[in-house]
Amino acid sequence: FGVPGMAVYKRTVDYCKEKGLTVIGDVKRGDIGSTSAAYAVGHLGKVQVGSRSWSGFHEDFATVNPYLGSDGVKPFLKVCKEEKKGIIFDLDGVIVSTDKFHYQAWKKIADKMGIEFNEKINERLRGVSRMESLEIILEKYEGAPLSAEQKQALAEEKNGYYVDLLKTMERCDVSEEVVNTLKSLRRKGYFLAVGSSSKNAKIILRQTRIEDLFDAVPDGNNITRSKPDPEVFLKAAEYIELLPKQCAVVEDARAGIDAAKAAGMMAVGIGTATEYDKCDRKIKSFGELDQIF
Ligand code: B16
Ligand code: MG
Repeated sequence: FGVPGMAVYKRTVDYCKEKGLTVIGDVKRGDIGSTSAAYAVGHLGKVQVGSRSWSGFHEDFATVNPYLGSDGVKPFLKVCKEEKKGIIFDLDGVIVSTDKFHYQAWKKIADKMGIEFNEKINERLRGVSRMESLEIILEKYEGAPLSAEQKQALAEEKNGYYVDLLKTMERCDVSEEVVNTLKSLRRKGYFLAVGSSSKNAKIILRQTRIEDLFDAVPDGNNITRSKPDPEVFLKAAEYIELLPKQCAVVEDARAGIDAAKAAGMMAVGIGTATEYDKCDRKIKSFGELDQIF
């Protein structure tokens, strides 16, 4: 999970489990990328995979000779490399509504320091990293200049409040509409990834028990530049082994839409991002993705 190549492998295993096929053996250590997919298929015994296109994955079957490098494996690799498509989801504001927790946690810090902070300023924090968020909040700070250590301490304190709030999250904090749409997109054969600026993304997915719906989860821990830089989305494409042009991004933040466009990906705006004219598509609700893709 999160390692290039493993997404393909994991998907293969998921598919076999779903179809009640037995998985024999495991992927060889060090086999990454397409090789691991082929190797995985080679270890799956009698397996059927799509021979023409990924969308044909369920209908158009070819029986695979279960050995690496056999002719049966080749169409599988071709499908993965050339015809697969990916959808990369922002987390906060798209999959879950953790924006309200960010607000509450920052508000505690701002109140303690006598800094004006409201919902309008909070809007500017969407998709922006923790330290950059702090800098935005400090624009209204009128006290003596803060050292780097003091800023770090404030960011850590805020994160403590935020993580405490995250611990209250459950599966029901992700709507049925989101879960059903993600499942439907997976069934259609799309690779799904999360592309979040948050260093807490994996905690959120674990807490809400939806981590299995994604093939890769690059987040704030895997990048050095946050949105609007395209780094996190390019990482997601790399992890699911697709070219940027094969990927679409679903985002609620302007910074995220800019990042998607800078990555060379289709940008689908939801929520506040729908007011932004750089979106390629705009959706009112998550379920509309099932019509677009
Ligand atoms: P953390 P996203 C972003 O998540 C939030 O929108 C943004 O408000 C937050 O500052 C950022 O994550 C960093 O979060 O403090 O948990 O590392 O929208 O990119 O999923
Ligand atoms: Mg967001």
